[in-house]
Amino acid sequence: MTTAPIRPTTAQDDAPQLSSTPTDHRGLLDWVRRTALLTQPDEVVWCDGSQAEFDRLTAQMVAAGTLLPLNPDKRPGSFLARTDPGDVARVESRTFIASRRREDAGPTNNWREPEALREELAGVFSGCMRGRTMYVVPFSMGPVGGPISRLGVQITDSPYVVVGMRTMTRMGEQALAALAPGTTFVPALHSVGYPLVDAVGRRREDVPWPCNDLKYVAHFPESREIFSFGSGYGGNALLGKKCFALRIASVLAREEGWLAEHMLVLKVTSPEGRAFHLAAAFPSACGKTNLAMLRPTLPGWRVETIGDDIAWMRPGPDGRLRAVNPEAGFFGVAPGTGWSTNPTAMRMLERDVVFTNTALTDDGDVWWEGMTEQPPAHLTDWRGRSWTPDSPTPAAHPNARFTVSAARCPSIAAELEDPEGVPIDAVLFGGRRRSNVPLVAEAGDWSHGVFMGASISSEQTAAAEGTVGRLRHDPFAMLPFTGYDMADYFAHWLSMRERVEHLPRVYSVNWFRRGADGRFLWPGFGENSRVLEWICRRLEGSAGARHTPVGWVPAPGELDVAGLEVSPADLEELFAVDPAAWLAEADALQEWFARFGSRLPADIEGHLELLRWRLSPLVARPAAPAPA
Ligand code: O2Y
Ligand code: MN
Repeated sequence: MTTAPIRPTTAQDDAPQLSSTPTDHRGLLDWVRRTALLTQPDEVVWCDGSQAEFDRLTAQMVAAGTLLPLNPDKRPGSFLARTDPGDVARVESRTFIASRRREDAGPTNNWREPEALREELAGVFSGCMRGRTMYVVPFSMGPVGGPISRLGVQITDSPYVVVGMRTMTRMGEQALAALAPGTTFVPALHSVGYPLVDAVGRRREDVPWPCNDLKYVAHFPESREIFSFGSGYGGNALLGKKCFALRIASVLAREEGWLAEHMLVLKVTSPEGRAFHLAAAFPSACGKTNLAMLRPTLPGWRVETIGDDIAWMRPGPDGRLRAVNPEAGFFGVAPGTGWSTNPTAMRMLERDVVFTNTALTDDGDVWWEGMTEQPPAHLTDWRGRSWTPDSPTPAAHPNARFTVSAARCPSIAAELEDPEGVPIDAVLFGGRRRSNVPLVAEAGDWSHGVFMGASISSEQTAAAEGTVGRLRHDPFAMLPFTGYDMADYFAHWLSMRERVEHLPRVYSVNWFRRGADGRFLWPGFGENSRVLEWICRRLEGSAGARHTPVGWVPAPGELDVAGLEVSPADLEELFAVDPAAWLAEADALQEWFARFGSRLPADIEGHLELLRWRLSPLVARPAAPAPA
């Protein structure tokens, strides 16, 4: 298929030449034509996802100063992008759910009335692509044509986004071919919001990172539409990711009886050759990428990566929950990734990567905090300024990113391409907790597991998120990503009991527990394979557990700690349940759940009560006063 420019679309009633388009899909053609009339680009280009197209776009971005080619001897095929300093992260305050009824968006989303928001968007999108090229980007989330996969089309005026979508999704010719006339797709309209020509025809120069102070990331769950304006960055702009694969897909999943989740997916193989598939949800800054690419320290165990961020899970014909990673690449946080913390990721990043907001070394390579123990003596920081270790600010932006194809990951599993997905044996819920939450605990049953997911909270690590160390409730790590009422989402999870014959077991994990002296009690990273081993042994029925008020934890001697420097006292502390602290936790949870009012499922309230019931007798009572 060729890239077919359609021009011109600048005049009000100039429709694109439909005859030169590479599809017969009337709905798609109509949407593209209407969008071109609204946004008024200079030309329309249908993307085919080819290498030639990638080469053309990257060369164009290098010429425009958007991309800097890295030293080919150090980082072949790789580029560095520096964003506008005001466009460095997802913008939750400008992320909207426009459902007809406010209560359907729930108390944790920014709701907007759909018609009013549509009017507002028509205003900002009107003429927003003047002087630019409008790219039509057909893509598939999940292997093209798979039973769990879905199609989308993004329209964007950002070549950086086209290149990102090529890495993160199955983008181009094949996806377009799958869009047979009448096939449904999710339309996703994106603009950086920086037209080069104004309404009276005056032209301005482009900038390396065009964006707009006014931002919208808007979702219309009922009509399955996405609109994003003003940002070229990550989840705001690569609309297949958080917008489609989580916010819109969560709504589809609820209606159709499946799950769209903020979860990594792993294949774990035991020394005996038995394979287990695990899905795991973690709020940000809990080492999700490290777990997705874990190198087991336990001899004979193998861990392969299927996904690092999102899982779509659907009841399969075999009565099991089958998962695909809908993405085709990784958009990961660079700072903190190093040879000691994630050697697999470091190998993955050796070539063919687009880095965003990392620092640049003097010999044309990238660097970020945590890559090496000692920083280089001199760098150019993410804003393009000279930097030395004495500089007061970090060299890389704390949210600096890499975008890389999953095929580059040394631990990638062949199952990434299996359209039927993998059968999920266990679901893990994690958080960053210095106290209370044990290293690992197994839920008593499915509804207890759903309660565990609903109860996730994590300590904040970045000042930008609020007060460092403060607990943030993030049920299922889905708080910013559920496209409907979170209490209804809990109910949907509970309803999977009726839909899946062989449900996965559920576990909570916490690698971050600390002792009274502030030390981490568990070494983490590759040693987390010991926890995975216990989980897999539980699944095959060969590992023992003891009951606690918060779930089943490894029975003494059942967690393999051979060769580890974890003292018996630390091991006990890793699984200690302090009844008074947990009762306080139950109170905090109850207060947090109260926002959902009567929509909170009775099973969730019931598990909260059961928790209190189990804890109360364990609280040390003050000694009775001595008789006079
Ligand atoms: O999407 C972004 O712009 C940054 S946040 C992000 C990126 C990749 C994977 N997950 C996340 C997240 O916030 O969960
Ligand atoms: Mn994520």
